[in-house]
Amino acid sequence: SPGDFLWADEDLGLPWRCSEQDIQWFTDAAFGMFIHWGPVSLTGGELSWSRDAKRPFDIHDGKPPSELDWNRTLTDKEKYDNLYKQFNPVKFDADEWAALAKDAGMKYMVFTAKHHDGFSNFHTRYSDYNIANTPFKRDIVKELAESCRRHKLKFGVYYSQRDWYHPAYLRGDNSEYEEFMFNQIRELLSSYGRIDIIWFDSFGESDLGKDWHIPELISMIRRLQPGILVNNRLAVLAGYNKGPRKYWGDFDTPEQRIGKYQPERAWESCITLAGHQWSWKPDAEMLSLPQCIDMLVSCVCGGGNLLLNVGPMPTGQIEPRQAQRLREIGSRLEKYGETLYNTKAGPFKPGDWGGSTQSGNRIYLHVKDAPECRLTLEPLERKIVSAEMFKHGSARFNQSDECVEITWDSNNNRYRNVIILTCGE
Ligand code: FHN
Repeated sequence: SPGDFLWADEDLGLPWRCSEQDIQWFTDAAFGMFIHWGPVSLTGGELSWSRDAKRPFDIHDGKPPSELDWNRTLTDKEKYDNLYKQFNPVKFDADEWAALAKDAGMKYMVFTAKHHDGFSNFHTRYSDYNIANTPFKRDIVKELAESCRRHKLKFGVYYSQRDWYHPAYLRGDNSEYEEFMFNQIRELLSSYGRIDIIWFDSFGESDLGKDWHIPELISMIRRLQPGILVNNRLAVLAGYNKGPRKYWGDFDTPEQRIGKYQPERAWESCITLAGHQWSWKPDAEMLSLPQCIDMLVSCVCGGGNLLLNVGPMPTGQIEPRQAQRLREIGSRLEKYGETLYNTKAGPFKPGDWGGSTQSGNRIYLHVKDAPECRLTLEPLERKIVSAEMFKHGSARFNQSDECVEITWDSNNNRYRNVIILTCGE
């Protein structure tokens, strides 16, 4: 049964197991919603690499770190770890978030069950530092898992092995902290029905080389949730990162591959929609629609997915202008979705011109930059039988052993022009 027969990911030396069917929904999905949320949203700040992010939220006041008085003795109320006592997102509605993900054309959601701050957005028995002990009380993971199921979205939990609250982690007591981590992961994978992804996130010098029991953890994960996808950021924590940084699950820019779910089988890139920050940031600069489209199309042309992040407000709402951007993406996907969903990377090498996807006997050329309405691409083994512009307009092709030439009437789309090449059986 799953979890007993593990095979090694030769890159990282870790045992993974996914069947063809397990991974198919993911490679078809193309696009998912990432959500970073919790008491951190009260700070308008970021819980990224720096533990300084845990400094008192009220002395931030938008001041740059250089202007903060880091030595000031903090009142109890100011300490980050007490923020949860004020966390009461009364406008949170899981169905609203799930419906927005659907409107955006997203097929799955990954939610921060526990981020680096150690706060659990679910009713855990293993730490009082959790949502049950806030004024809000409700189990966010439970409500989102159920809502995603109602909306036919796959649901994943993000879990940070790094934990800036747990005393054992902070004092480097690896075995005590690991027991806590195993227990929480067991809770997450036993108490909320089907979980489709567990998305681990931490690595870094301070975590490397510890004797973590990763193969045992993956075995437990697979026994509890057969078919679940496990991303590759678990690997490095155990010091499995062999060789250069490229094994460290480098990440977070569309050009780099992250979250490799299986050797060369599936990957995704994650990026945040607003403010270059994962959690809520007021008045933040937001990615434009063309930027979002470009990232999504580049990922899918490369055979991966885009996991686009939103950081909801402390009220429990996703900021209306971010929601609007997501809906704009969704309306594009309503029209062009067939060229991205259920496809795999196309046969042509991506370039400044754009990239390609393919499905069955169709190759979709996502042309980003070809002002002369002409493309010359490398030769293709498959025999092309026709060329047409997606939805409207005609195109022509000339195929030789040296190259494939395509011309079309006119560029009639602000973002990308899609040309379909139909190949013989
Ligand atoms: O520090 C985190 C960050 O908050 C976010 O969760 C990203 C997602 O890939 N991972 C870490 C740094 O990038």
